[in-house]
Amino acid sequence: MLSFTFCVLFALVVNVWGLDAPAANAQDITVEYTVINDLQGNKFKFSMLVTVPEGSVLLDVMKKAEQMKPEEFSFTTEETSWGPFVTSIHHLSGSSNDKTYWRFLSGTTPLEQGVGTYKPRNNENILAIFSTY
Ligand code: B12
Repeated sequence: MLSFTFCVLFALVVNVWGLDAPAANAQDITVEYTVINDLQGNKFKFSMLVTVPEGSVLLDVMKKAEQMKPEEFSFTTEETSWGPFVTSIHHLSGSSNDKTYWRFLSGTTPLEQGVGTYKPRNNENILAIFSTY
């Protein structure tokens, strides 16, 4: 009986404090994130839906994708005065000799901000395409 009372009390406290639903406070957004290399060596294309809290930057989406599928979405960055510059995705690095880099787009529109500042919207389609300049 004592343990029953304890359970009821515990459930009540958890419900009142909202401890059972930590995600309910924050509004989540879902972004489709795709990485494509049609340019060099082994071609690849990987896509996944990533859910992050609203207000997250693209770097957070990339980190979550990497966490969930590291063999597909691993990436590296280099810190610059503009913030993090994405140097490689799926072990494929841009190169100043070959004039290649990872270019970021929303649908067909190139991003005008880096991954450390750009905040994707809900249902946005973000692509990283290995490109030349
Ligand atoms: C040339 C250039 C590039 C070249 C750099 C390579 C090269 N060797 O030329 C390439 C084509 C790779 C490039 C890519 C991008 N760029 Co750029 N780029 C420039 C530009 C025109 C000149 C930079 C430069 O040479 N400065 C002179 C040198 C001496 O200074 P530096 O600090 O050492 O320069 C380095 C950094 O600027 C870095 N870099 C270049 N672009 C970007 C973008 C970001 C987000 C970061 C973190 C670093 C970075 O590469 C330079 C060479 O190593 C600037 C505009 C400007 N006037 O500054 C835009 C600019 C810096 N780029 C910009 C953007 C948005 C991008 C991209 C995100 C575009 C995209 N849609 O993918 C990508 C980066 C993606 C990634 N992989 O993370 C924006 C950044 C704005 C912001 N508020 O974040 C700028 C300001 C242009 C603009 N007004 O839109 N870029």
